[in-house]
Parts: sequence; C-alpha cells; structure tokens
Amino acid sequence: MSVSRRRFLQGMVATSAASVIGPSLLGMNKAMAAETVGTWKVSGSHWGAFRAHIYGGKLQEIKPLELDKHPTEMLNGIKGILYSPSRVRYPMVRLDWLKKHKYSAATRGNNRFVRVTWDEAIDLFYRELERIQKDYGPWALHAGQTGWRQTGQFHSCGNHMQRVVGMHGNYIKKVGDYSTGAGQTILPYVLGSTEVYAQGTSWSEILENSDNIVLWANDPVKNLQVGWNCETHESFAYLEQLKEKVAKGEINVLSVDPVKNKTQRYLNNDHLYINPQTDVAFMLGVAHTLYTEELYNKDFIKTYCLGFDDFIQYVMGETKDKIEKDPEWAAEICGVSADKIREFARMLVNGRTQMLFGWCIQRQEHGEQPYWMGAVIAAMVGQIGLPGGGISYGHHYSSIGVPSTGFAAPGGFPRNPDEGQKPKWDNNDFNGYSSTIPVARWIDCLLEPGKQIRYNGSKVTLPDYKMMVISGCNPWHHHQDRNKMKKAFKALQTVVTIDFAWTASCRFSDIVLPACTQWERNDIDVYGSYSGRGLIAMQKLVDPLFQSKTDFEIMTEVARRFGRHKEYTRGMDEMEWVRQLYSECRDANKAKFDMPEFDEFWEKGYFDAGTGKPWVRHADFREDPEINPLGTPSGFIEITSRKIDRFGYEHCQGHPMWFEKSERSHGGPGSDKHPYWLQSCHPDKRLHSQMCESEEFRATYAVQGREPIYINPQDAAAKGIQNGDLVRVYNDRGQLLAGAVLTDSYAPGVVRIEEGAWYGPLNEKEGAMDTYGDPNTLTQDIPSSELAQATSANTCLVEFEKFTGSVPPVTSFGGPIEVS
Ligand SMILES: Nc1nc2c(c(=O)[nH]1)N[C@H]1C(S)=C(S)[C@@H](COP(=O)(O)OP(=O)(O)OC[C@H]3O[C@@H](n4cnc5c(=O)[nH]c(N)nc54)[C@H](O)[C@@H]3O)O[C@H]1N2
Ligand SMILES: Nc1nc2c(c(=O)[nH]1)N[C@H]1C(S)=C(S)[C@@H](COP(=O)(O)OP(=O)(O)OC[C@H]3O[C@@H](n4cnc5c(=O)[nH]c(N)nc54)[C@H](O)[C@@H]3O)O[C@H]1N2
Ligand SMILES: [Mo]
Repeated sequence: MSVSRRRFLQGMVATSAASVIGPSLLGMNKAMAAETVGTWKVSGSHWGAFRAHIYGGKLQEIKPLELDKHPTEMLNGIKGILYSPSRVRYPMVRLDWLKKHKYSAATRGNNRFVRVTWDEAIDLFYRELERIQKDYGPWALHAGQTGWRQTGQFHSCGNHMQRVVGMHGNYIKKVGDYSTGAGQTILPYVLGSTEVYAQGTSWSEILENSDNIVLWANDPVKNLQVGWNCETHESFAYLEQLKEKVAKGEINVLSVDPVKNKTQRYLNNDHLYINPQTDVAFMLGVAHTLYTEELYNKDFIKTYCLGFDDFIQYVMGETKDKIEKDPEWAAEICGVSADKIREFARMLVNGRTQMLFGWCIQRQEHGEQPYWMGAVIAAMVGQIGLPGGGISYGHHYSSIGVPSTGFAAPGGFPRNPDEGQKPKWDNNDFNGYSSTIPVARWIDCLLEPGKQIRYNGSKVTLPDYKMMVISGCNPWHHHQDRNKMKKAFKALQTVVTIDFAWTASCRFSDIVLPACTQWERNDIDVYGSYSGRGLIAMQKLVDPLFQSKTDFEIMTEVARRFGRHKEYTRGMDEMEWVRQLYSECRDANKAKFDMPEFDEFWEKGYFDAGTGKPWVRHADFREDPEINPLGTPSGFIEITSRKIDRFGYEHCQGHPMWFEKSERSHGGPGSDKHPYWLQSCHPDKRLHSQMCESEEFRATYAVQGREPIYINPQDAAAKGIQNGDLVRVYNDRGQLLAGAVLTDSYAPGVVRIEEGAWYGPLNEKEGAMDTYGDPNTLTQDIPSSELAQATSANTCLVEFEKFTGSVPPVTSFGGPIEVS
C-alpha cells in the first residue's frame, strides 16, 4: 500500500471510521483490519522498540519492531504500565502535612492524601523550594538522586527536575550509582577506567577465539532483556551461536554462581556452585595454584603489571595475616573442593579464556575485592588484550559486546542551567557540609548529619537535608533497609515526588505530581546504547491520562513561579526540541551516515545505522603499553596500588584481599541465627520496580498475589513448605510475605527475592510487615568499604517459615487513600 493511501485510510479512521465500522470489520482478516482501523505508531522503551496499534484513543496491541529479532516477553507488560490502577492520576498532597503545616513526619507513609489542583501543587512545591533556600541553604536540599527514567533523550526526567531546581538554587549532588558503585571506583586504580560502562571485546571475536568462557556471577540472558536506552537485543544472536558451540563442544562455558541462573539453563553449560560472597577466597586459591604450579604468564606480569610481588607474598602467607591461601584454605570458605579449584586454575590457561563478570558480586560488602582480584587472575593468565581472552565487566549490560557502528547519539535536554545563568538563590555556602555525597549514603545523612566519612581518598561531611525532590527514580525500591529509611525520613520536612506510578516513594512523600509515561509524549532515542544501531522515533501513542503532564510541562510551570520559564524552555516546545535534537544528531553524523530529513525519519519511525566492526578491548595496550598506557597512576595494570595503600583503609588495602563479611551463610558470621543468604538479583520480568504495577503481567509470576521467593526444595522440605505456600521471611531488620517457588536451580542455603518488588507495609510504623515482598525490607544499608561507600545489598542473611496467620491484603498497589 502506498504511503499516501495508507495515510488517507489512517486519517479516515482517526476521524470517523472507528465509531462507524464497529466490530464486524474487526472480526475480518486481522491484518487487513489492523491496516484500516486505527493507526500503528512506533515507540521505544528500555525493553525494546515496538509498533503499537492505537484505536479509539487507546493502546490496543504491541508488536516488536521488525529490526528486533529477539524481543523480550516484557513487551507484554507495557500496556499494563500505561493503564495501571497504580497510575498517579492527580496532584496529591499528604493530608497531615497539608493540614498541620508542621511536616508531621510521624505519619508520613500512612498513604492518606488530598487531591489538589495543579496550580496549588506547583505553588506548594515552589513555596518549599523558597523556604529551604531562605531558612537553610543549598545543603538542606537533596535533588541529586536519579535512576532509570524512561527512555527518550528530550524528556529524560531527571534533567528536567535538576535544571529547574538548579536555576532556582544550589543543592546536594551525588557521585556513583547503585549498579556498579564498588566496581566503578576500584577499577580505575587497577585497569585505568571504570570498565563497567566501557565497550567490550566484540562477541564475534569471543565466539571465534575463546576456548573457555567463564560466566562469573553473570546472567546475560536475563539481564540483556533491558537496556539503558531503547534496547536492540542484538546480543542474543551471539548467545544463540554460543549455545550451538556449547552443544557441539567447541567452547567450554563454565558458570561460577551460587545459582543455576537463566543463562546456564539456556546455554546448558557447566556450572560451579560457589558459596555466596566467597569468590575472593576461591580466586586466591586459584592464584596460589597458578603461582605454585608455575602456570602463570611471567612475561605478561613483567611487561604489563606492577606490584605482583607484594600480592604473591600475601597469597603465600608471608605477609599480613600469615596464612597461606592454598586451595585447601580456600575450599573451607568457598565450598569448592581443593581439587576443583586446581582444576579450574589449569583450565584457565588451557587455551584462550575469556572471563565475563556480572555486577551483582560487587553489590556486597567489600565489593571492590572480587573485581580487583578478577583483574589479577586475568593478568596472571596473561591474555588481556587478545581476542577472546582477558576479562570483561559488562557483557551482560545493554549492548556491550555488539560492535559499535560509530553512530553519534543525539543530545538531550540540558541538565544544568545554561552557561552564565546564575541561580535565583546564588548561594554556594554549604555550611561546612560536602556538596556532593557518594550516592548510597543519603539515608546516613538524615540519621547522622555532620558525620565525617572517608570516601575514595577524601573526606565527606554528611549534609543535613530538610527537603528532597525525587524524579525518575524510586528510592523506596532502590535503597536498602526500609525500617532504617522510615526512621530517617522523619528528619525530612518536605518530600516531593514526580512519577507516573504510585510507588512506595509516593506513599512516603508529601507532594506527588503526576507525570505521564514515555508513551504519552513525543521524543527520540538512540537505538542500542553501545551498538549505535540507529535512532528510534518515539511517537506519542495516546494523550496523557488523567491529569498527568510531561515532566517538561511540569517543570516549566515551576520555572514560571520565579519568572525563568523562557530560559528554562529556551522558548521551544516539545516538537521544536525533538526536531532540534534530531538535526544536531544528523549534523554530527554527516560524515558517516546519510540521515533523512526529520519528517521522513519520523514517518518511517527509525533510522538504521547498520552494524559495526569487531573490536578487541585492551588490544592497543597489549600492542604497546608505552604508547597506549592505561589510565592508572603508573599506566600499567596495578596488582598493588600504592595510592590505595596510602589511603590507609581497613577494608580496601594495597592489593586485593579476603575479608570476612558481617553476614555470611554456609557457616559464616550470623548464620547461626539467620542461616539463609538472600540475594536480591535483578528481576526477569521487570526493570527494577518498573512494570510491577502491570497487573496482568504481574499475575504471570506472582504467587498468591505476592512476589516469589525462590527456595531449594531441600530447604523448603525441612520447613514443611510447598510450592505456592505463603512464606514469612525475616531478620532483625524487617519482615515480609512472599510466595514460595521451589527449584533446585538454587543451592541449599540460598534464596532469592528479586529487587523491585513494590514495598507494601501494613502501616507506616517501623517493623511493620511488608505484604508484597520487597527484599529491601531485609537488606543491610552498609557501605562496601571506605573506598567506594557503595551499596552492599547482597550481604544479607534471613530466616523464613511457612506463614500460618491470617493473611493481610497486599497494600502496594492502587494508589493513595484519597481523603477529601
Ligand atoms: N536489594 C537490591 N536493591 C537494589 C539493587 C539490587 O540488586 N538489590 N539494584 C540497584 C540498582 S543496580 C539500581 S540501577 C537501582 C534502580 O533503582 P531506580 O532507578 O530507582 O528503579 P526504578 O524502579 O527503575 O525506578 C524508576 C522510577 O522512575 C519513574 N519514572 C520512569 N520514567 C519517568 C519519567 O519519565 N518521569 C517521571 N517523573 N518518573 C519516571 C518510574 O515510574 C519509577 O518509579 O536499584 C538498586 N537497588
Ligand atoms: N531483566 C532485567 N535486566 C536488567 C535489569 C532489570 O531490572 N531487569 N537491570 C539492569 C541493571 S540497572 C543492572 S545494574 C544490571 C545488573 O546486573 P547484575 O548485577 O550482574 O545482575 P544480577 O542478576 O543481580 O546478578 C547476576 C548473577 O550474579 C550471581 N551472584 C550474586 N552474588 C554472587 C556471588 O557472591 N558470587 C557469585 N559467583 N555469583 C553471585 C547471581 O546469582 C546472578 O546469577 O542488570 C540490568 N539488566
Ligand atoms: Mo543498575
């Protein structure tokens, strides 16, 4: 069908046919009906790009974009986000906060809210911004947290919030993130870059050259379903080839994990169960074998590395604790036999070996160590910089490992005030507090303002927040230890959240503003964060529901309150911004790609930049370390870091070391009281807390309406628990209800509740039962170490039992209790 005829039909349908044609035509050949009734539009998401059928002003159906050969089943959850009963419908203000004007923090979280008009809500938000700057100063305002905002370069909501808040006054910022806090801090000292967010060796090189692949704490089949930008899923084509090669015995893949994860089940590869949190002990045993059996690459160590001697003395028990880290020593801790440890070490040097690390392993106490130690093992093997050899810390993330096309991504809406624009409150006096904090320490600020902590070679003085603005993240999902958070939030006078979903963060706020979703606005996004596959048009599918508005419109209104709205928008509306970002992107790509005019691109729905050329990480360094040094202080791989040694930290010293954890299962500290290790891995059927609100989709995995807890059948049997039972999971920090799923993919002593399950407390009081199953009701809020101060969510022990009491309803979903 020609474009003009299709347009004609679409136009006809949009105005009249929908009501005239009715169901008889819908019953006809589906493809034909789809073509003539309603319209098909293109949009994007973290879960991939798709075509959406819009009919009668409603999103009816979604099918993957034709470029996506491996779409995720999570596309089935999208409709349920848009039409969720948990949508934020109207601007809402917490009853007690509004009534008393004294913040009444004690009842924060009781979920009782009053509906107000947009004008009233924005006035209150602005009044509070003014009051904080006037009565306190920039140190009292936390607007630094941002997370997995929905896709689209223009509407990226954290930028909108921070630009307007920043035009008004200064505020506390953050450094690092929850994903890779420990990894991104340690690796620059060791390998000269964060590594975690760097493009990695192309999958094609790995498939061609690797004899062995070690998937270390790594579940790419699960985690590559989502991407930071609109995801392409190109990696899955390589994983398919890998599966074939495993079946034919051409590549030996070994997973090191306390769990037989989705990737192992998909690849059907070999597996090494390791006790949780003990990888460093295991690796020290491996290093001992490589050294004593003289299997390690002496030339590589001599040419490319610094500080091997100090490290090996520690391994041999000549320094520090004077314990020789032989495989027998390691076996006691990690649960892998000494023979298996030796076998593993010999396997590493038997041919070309690529180690692929996931991130979960550094989201634990001393999370810096396994990454550093991994680099040391890779250095001893000596294949860093060779195709199919060495170490990677990112092949499970976005499109890392898919060759880059070199396509330049479009820019976004500016996060900061424009050059030369001073904030209304031009005050840089932070009252002796630090103006930037390590991201995961914000709750500590509320509990211990003024405390000095050590962080990455510097000192940080925790500020004394009075107000917090939340946009594009859900701290009442992402942070650890809910009951500690409840206590801490009492120190806040005002919390403002802008979201489209009534999350627990809304429940614990005072002012909640309804944003719209990415499918209720126009935008563009890069297709493939690392592959640079091209550009996606995000065509508005439906008008914003209820009273929701784009973040851009909301923040324009805030800017209007202090007369800066024209500076904020630069005088452009949504489509003018989208067109401008496109035209800048087109200019930036001129030399390499022939991009059409905007209208042609928009009509088609995407620009395909094709595929890139394979590449090998660190190949240039290997070729000539003098000309292409690493970014470390010495330019070499630092097995021992003098810089870190000089910091004098207890839990991150001059070279990687084994440190006992504050909580560890399988006989470690705390396991007598709470014997089970709770891992809170990333969800298979959500993006964190996003899509938990999608009712029908949630029903595909929930158990008695609760989040699943995965348990080994032996452990369950010992407690009389059967598949589908309700389980109370608890420790000294909290308690929750979850639904039992028994599976022998989990080692005894290991349970999982996926992060992002919506927190649903019985009431606002500390210790209240969580009725749905948010694992952060139980996790510890402790720093990885003085170096990174990163989250350690996976250092967590629990006990559980069959739940026999009267079953409380789930309180997580459906929005606030509206009070008039
Ligand atoms: N126990 C445990 N905790 C963890 C982890 C773990 O492994 N275990 N993982 C951590 C990691 S790695 C991460 S990255 C974090 C993720 O933490 P977050 O990024 O906070 O998680 P999300 O659930 O994605 O929250 C995004 C929120 O922003 C809202 N939002 C999305 N788009 C928009 C928009 O355009 N406008 C507005 N106004 N709002 C929007 C969504 O509705 C949602 O409520 O969680 C961390 N927490
Ligand atoms: N479907 C989906 N994909 C996602 C996300 C999502 O929310 N949903 N989130 C994205 C984001 S923001 C991030 S940060 C990444 C997270 O990526 P990761 O942090 O790598 O992912 P996880 O699934 O939490 O953990 C990966 C594996 O580590 C194993 N593991 C945990 N602890 C240990 C240990 O002590 N030793 C060993 N050897 N193994 C261990 C787990 O059993 C699991 O199989 O995923 C991204 N991809
Ligand atoms: Mo993350």
